[in-house]
Amino acid sequence: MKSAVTVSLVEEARGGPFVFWDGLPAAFQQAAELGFDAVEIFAPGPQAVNSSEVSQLMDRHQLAVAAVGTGAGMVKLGLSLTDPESRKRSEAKDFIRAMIDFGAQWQAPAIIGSMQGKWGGTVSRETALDLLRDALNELGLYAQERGVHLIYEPLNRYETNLLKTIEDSVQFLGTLQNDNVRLLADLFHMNIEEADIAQAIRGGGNLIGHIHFVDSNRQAAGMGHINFEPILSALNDIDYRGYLSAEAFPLPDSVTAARNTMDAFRRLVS
Ligand code: LER
Ligand code: MN
Repeated sequence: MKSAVTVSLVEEARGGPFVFWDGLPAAFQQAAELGFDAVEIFAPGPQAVNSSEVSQLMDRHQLAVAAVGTGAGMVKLGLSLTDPESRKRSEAKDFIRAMIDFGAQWQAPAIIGSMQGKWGGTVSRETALDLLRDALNELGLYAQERGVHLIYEPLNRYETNLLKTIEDSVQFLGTLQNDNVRLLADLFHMNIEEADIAQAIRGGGNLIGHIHFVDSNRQAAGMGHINFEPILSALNDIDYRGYLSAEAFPLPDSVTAARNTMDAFRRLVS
């Protein structure tokens, strides 16, 4: 298992659960100093970041890009894959395709979290799930052609009303036409929705493609009341080789949150 830490470049997301906020150079430098393997980038969009700057920072600090978030499509542009308007759904897919291209430059998968949207109003639950299925079929294939997985993130009930548990998400992935979509197990969301986080991870098995490594209060691992030992046992049991990526509030400050995460990572991952 490898360690990663998030950086947000999205001003509109201030107050959100990202560790670093002060630009890529500072985030890469601090991540490297603390011993992380990778950085996860939450960018305003594919055009907003200079790709050669990212490549240079990766080289200079010997870091990978763990994943790229697509949530700015929702936060900045109000786009979702289950919007009632087909024009908005197309724009959402265009945005995600561009983010898949952006991440694929460094073999980093794109994450679909808040871009999945919600059902309600004129969109029934069944229709929303059909729209999400069509989108994940299309975008999953697009990612596959670029040599990366597409990562789907179930969220807690306060952020989505679509798929909230790993079990429901596994079942949903089973209805897709391609097998290139993997699940993001965000321990904060799981702490709200799962009866047993470790068992849920075992149920996810080889479909678990990424972890948001964070505690119950969305602070760094170790700063809340999640019991991480059984979770790490479950990840070992499923032979998980991906990232434990810190998607946590910068509390009490970014560097301390990152350092606390790294302390937990070293304690838990042998
Ligand atoms: C949102 O709560 C979250 O967990 C992000 O990873 C999704 O974009
Ligand atoms: Mn997350």
